[in-house]
Amino acid sequence: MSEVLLSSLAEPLTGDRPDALSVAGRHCSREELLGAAGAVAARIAGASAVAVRADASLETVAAVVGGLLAGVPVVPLPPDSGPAERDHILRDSGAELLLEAAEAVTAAVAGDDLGPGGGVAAAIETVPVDLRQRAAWSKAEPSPDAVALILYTSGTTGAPKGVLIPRRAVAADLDALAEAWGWTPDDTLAHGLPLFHVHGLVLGVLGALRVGSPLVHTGRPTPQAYAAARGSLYFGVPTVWGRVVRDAAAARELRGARLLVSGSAPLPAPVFRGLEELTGQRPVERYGMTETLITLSTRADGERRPGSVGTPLPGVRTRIVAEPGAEAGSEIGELQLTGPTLFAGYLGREEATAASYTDDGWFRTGDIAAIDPDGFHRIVGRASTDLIKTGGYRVGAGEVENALLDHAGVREAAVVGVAHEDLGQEIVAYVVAEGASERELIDFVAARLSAHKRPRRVVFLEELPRNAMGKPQKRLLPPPDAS
Ligand code: MCA
Ligand code: AMP
Repeated sequence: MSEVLLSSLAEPLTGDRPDALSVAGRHCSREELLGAAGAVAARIAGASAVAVRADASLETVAAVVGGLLAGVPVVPLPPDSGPAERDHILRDSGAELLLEAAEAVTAAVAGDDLGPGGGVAAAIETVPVDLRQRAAWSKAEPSPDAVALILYTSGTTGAPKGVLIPRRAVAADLDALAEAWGWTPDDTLAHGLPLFHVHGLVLGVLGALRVGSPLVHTGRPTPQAYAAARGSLYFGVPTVWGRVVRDAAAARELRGARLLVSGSAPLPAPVFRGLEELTGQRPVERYGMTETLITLSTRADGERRPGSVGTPLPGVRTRIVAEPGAEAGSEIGELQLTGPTLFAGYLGREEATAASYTDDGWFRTGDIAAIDPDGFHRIVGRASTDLIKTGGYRVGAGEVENALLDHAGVREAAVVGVAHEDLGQEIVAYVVAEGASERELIDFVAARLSAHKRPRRVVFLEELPRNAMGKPQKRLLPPPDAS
């Protein structure tokens, strides 16, 4: 194990293959990727941070690796983020350049597309990433403490915060996961997760590069695409695994895989059992956060239990802190962590960073957990109902409420996550509004933020339920089907 991130990430491998990296149907060898990434590094060297329009493409991979080579922090931008979200991320991160596939830049210049590089609200220079460009890069590895990635993630209120992820944390996490999952260059990793979050990008791309296993990114995480990918190691969020189980023919195609891994949200026990029945194997479940990377997992060579996220990865320590007033000896409470995979703070938000740690230096996950006598951890809930997990995406109720309130017809808004069989939770907005239809409000949020942050349902109320102090009371909202 090495805390140096690029030692294996960017070295040519013996046995390189022309299709070592395959993304959404296009492929390249590792050597070709590193050549393109070297050209990116030469172009951006010295920048304080660069944003990358993180669509599912080889160009996104080359841009991210180029940033890591050059030691420039990379800020992945969701490709469908609307102006409000996109401007916030670009301004808040201080990104000097926006990297995107050469084709996207040409389309935007021609006015065909108003994607992140087109219809620019926050002025930023756009740099095309062209896989045909090649350059060798041989500058020294930056310090392990340097920031590798700035990932934007939602809090309960306000706009998303930039999570500073040090190179050291990425290296430590990937090595620990490789050990827990028996992940080697002989594996082929397959998944179709978005490339702007930890799951798809850090584990799903940097993991494959660091371990040296070929990667098949399926573009979208559909059951059919997973069945066709012929991977040995598969990553998915519970929504994806639930859809796989509902497509028995696709699920049976995964019988030859070595390991199926689930994370980002709780894996329902029926989905766990469905996978076991249809694929012949029990999935590994692991737990993490953008701020901590992955910290708990069951193991390839150990027991895998429905509802359990296993034991701490090497170097990670956990404790459960019961709510004040809980019964003495209560085994359920907030999960707190320390270890080598933790973030270096929220960009420009010292108070929020300080508030996320206890006085004695443990990170407060905000998740409620229990530890079984044999050390296996179970995540049983979240402390705040204002953080919603939908399809594995973390969405802050406050950000969606603010977007709704920007609509001229909306006077009040309260957003909640409602249990949903496919998505885990679905976003439901309760509004006091005039002259706006449900569809209009859904599209309004999808266009300002990202499509996955849109409410799936809107409930119109005469007024929001409030307490005697006039504060809206989300727990008094009627069930969405009742109104
Ligand atoms: C529909 N669409 C719309 C609208 N309605 N677009 C704009 N406006 C509308 N009103 C479009 C979308 O753009 C999209 O197009 C298509 O409809 C479907 O989008 P969506 O509704 O998002 O799809 P879904 O089927 O609900 O998505 C399910 C999913 C997705 C594929 C499972 O939720 C997903 O990719 N989840 C992964 C999240 C993840 O990776 N989380 C990791 C966070 P088009 O199809 O063209 O795009 S990291 C983390 O949690 C920690 C570290 C950890 O532990 O891993
Ligand atoms: P994010 O910051 O998007 O990475 O979301 C992190 C949150 O996802 C955690 O705080 C948990 O609430 C949730 N999460 C991730 N993995 C799991 C899991 N295996 N089981 C339950 N919740 C999970």
